[in-house]
Amino acid sequence: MNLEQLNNIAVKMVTPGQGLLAADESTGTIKKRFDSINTVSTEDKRRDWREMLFRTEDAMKNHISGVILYDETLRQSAKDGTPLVDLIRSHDAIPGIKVDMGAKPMAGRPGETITEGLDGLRARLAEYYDLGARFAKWRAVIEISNPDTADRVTPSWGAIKANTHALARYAALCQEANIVPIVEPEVLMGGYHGIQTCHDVTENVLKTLYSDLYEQGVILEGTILKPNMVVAGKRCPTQPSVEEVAERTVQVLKDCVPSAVPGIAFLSGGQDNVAATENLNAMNEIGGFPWNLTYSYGRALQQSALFTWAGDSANYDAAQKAFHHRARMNGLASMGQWSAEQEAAG
Ligand code: 5MM
Repeated sequence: MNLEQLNNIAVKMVTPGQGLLAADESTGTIKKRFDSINTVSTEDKRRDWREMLFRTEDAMKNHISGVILYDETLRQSAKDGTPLVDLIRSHDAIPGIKVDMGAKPMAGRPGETITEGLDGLRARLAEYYDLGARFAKWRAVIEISNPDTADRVTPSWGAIKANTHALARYAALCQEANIVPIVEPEVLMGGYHGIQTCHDVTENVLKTLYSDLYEQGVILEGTILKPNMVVAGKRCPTQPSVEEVAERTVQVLKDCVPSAVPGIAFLSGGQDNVAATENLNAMNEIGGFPWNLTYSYGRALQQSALFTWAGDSANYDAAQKAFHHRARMNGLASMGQWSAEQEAAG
């Protein structure tokens, strides 16, 4: 393991003004995204969509430090034959790879999932390194139950522990392969719960995660955390203000994340595009924490461009403009410099 190399990459991934583009939708997820724009998800269409994003020069050069790819994309070439990995590198952005095999129903814990993919991971990481990946991502999914209707209250301790243990085993294997692990324990925001429940669960998950990372010998200087923000469930009738989301998220992170971690890159989790930007900005306005706070957004960076593109090459320029705008707004938010005026100016 080359700790200096791991730390250099991790630090570069969270360069102020920049963040990560999560373009690692698995085949099933990208199909759902394409369904929403009435576009058939073929290998060529997926390539066209992602090539369009990676060729958005202003966005990629200035606001995207790295791109999380799915296995298929890491191996794909642009229409003119340029490997997509080279296209990403040409903007000085770092290619990364999603290595988990998805969240699967957990035996003994009905309604909860465990993320799979540890078997054979050492060999896959070696191949991904050769293909150009310098960081990886593994997503654990934690769901909060609806206390009024659920038979069982979730998350259970068993599911939290199994998922954080897997994240730590994955992270150790990545570092052995000189690949920076992004550890992503996502507490889902789909439910009816209030913000206090999300606060408590996120705190529990992160405390457990950092204990497991320690137990598995993971060097924190060579890692990135990709957490959810502390928000209320989408169906909760009482929604918090931007200030409350920012204050609670910063509080939980301060309570749980050691200062040796170079950076924290949030997932957007289904938040409205602008809300994801505004919340990140509000946290960076608070400031005074030891890690850089930035974005690793999938939907919140891509959605407006996806709807503009709509599967039609005639919309290429307009879609690139939409992607550039979201990337620029989030770049500003990563420095606490975003404003509603700049957002509206397009
Ligand atoms: C882009 O979506 C990623 C892959 O999801 P699947 O494995 O389910 O296909 C996902 O892991 C993503 O990287 C994170 O959830 C963050 O994306 P959002 O859209 O929440 O910002």
